[in-house]
Amino acid sequence: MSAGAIDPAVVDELTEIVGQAHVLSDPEITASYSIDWTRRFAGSTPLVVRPADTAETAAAMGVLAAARIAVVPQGGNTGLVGGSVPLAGEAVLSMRRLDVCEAVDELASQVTVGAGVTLADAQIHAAAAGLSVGVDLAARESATIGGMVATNAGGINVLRYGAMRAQVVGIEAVLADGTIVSHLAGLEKDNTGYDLGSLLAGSEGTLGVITRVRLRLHPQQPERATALLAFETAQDAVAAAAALRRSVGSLHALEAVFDSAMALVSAHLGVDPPVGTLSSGSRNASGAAWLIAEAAARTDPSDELGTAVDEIADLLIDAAVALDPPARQRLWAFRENVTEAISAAGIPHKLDVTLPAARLAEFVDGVADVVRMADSDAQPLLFGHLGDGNVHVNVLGPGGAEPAEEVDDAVLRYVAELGGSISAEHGIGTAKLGQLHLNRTEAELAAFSAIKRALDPEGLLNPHVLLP
Ligand code: FAD
Ligand code: 2HG
Ligand code: ZN
Repeated sequence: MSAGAIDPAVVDELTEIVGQAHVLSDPEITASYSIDWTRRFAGSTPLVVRPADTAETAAAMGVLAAARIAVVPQGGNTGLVGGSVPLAGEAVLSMRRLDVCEAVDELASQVTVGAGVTLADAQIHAAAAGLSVGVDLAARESATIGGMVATNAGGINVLRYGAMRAQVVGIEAVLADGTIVSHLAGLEKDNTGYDLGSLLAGSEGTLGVITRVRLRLHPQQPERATALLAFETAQDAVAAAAALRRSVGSLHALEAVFDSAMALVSAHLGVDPPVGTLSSGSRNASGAAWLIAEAAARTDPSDELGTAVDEIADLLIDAAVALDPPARQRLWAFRENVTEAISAAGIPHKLDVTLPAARLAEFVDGVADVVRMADSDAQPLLFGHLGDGNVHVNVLGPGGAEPAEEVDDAVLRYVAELGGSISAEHGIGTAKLGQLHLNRTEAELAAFSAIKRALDPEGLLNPHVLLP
């Protein structure tokens, strides 16, 4: 749909609600709202509407619904499954101006924030009250709390605090017809019917537009010890991860980088990992493996981590332990920069999957063959949140081009055969629509559709996302 295709009366009504500066239709300006972070998903939009608060969001949705204009809600546009951009000419409802952090409720250890608050700003705000947000991820400077709830984002601390859904103790949202639903008291025990916060978490903008979120906060864990552990095989890394989960009570993160991804990120950083040996130039997805294990507590957890690392000595090639922030950051760089390094190398297909613990090593060793059966030139790069059984399989074609489409289906079928999930934390978006049936029965999909029809009968909210 071009800007001209929208009734000027609708544009006038929207302008009246949010102000002229916040109804955008110049293609040069709307272009950045129409392409995603990976550059794989790009569309166009006739209109970007930027409300400032819940009332403006509700009024704007009312106008768009009356005109039957489909809408893509957008936060920081860091989503990785093509769900945040208008691929079929939808209007974009940008939530970034809802950026108010309300006062931290120190008695309840909770805070209410606008959907457009970035994770980094929420973290700073919570820290000023001596508390912390339970989810952390590398896109923290841009990802918004609304987008993170909408995708049920995971990140590096899920093994300690759960994913985004577990942080939500209250929600406010605008439904497709402009109705506001608000339940923000944040009572820890509140069995008064359906939990709309849980329903909206992971709904990917298809059921409602999240405007405010009440988050559960956690005690700060200022003392940290971080270990980079090198292994000869994925099997050893998986066995070590299981042992660390059992023995380290203060375990805060347990991440993995496998061979070819480590080769790419260390070349990108211009630094070799301090432990372990890179199979330089190798196209192995697995083979050598590295874990980053971080313990965090109010008192120094280095003895606890050190003892646990000693106990897995027979699995390890070598270990580097860091305590002070710059040294810890140097170890984290090998994990945090993998996505950036891949993006600098090309446009990957991103397959974000979870495996049952018992099949994890088999998957890491087997997936490269599955990829190459589908595209003999493709390069798999594996890393992820091993403590959660979550592997990020990124696949690049020759010269950084996209690999063959068949790769996605082959890998996701392999995951489903092994009893895993085809989306661990990024969601279904438009990227995995064709494979949702691998994890969900017809009866479940029918229930999903019934929920969608009940809340969005005209199918206006992100109509091409999540539901096949
Ligand atoms: P967007 O990308 O704008 O939108 C994502 C989805 O949510 C879309 O479907 C959109 O329609 C919907 N949406 C956005 N805002 C709202 C709203 N207010 N109401 C209703 N629906 C809305 N993800 C992880 O889970 N774990 C990670 O470790 C992780 N690391 C990342 C690292 C990098 C470098 C990058 C680029 C991305 C990473 N991601 C990760 C993916 C991404 O950051 C998350 O999916 C994040 O939750 C998206 O937030 P956003 O505000 O950018 O949402
Ligand atoms: C991460 O864990 C993110 O770094 C991004 O979820 C994963 O780039 C990816 O595939
Ligand atoms: Zn991740």
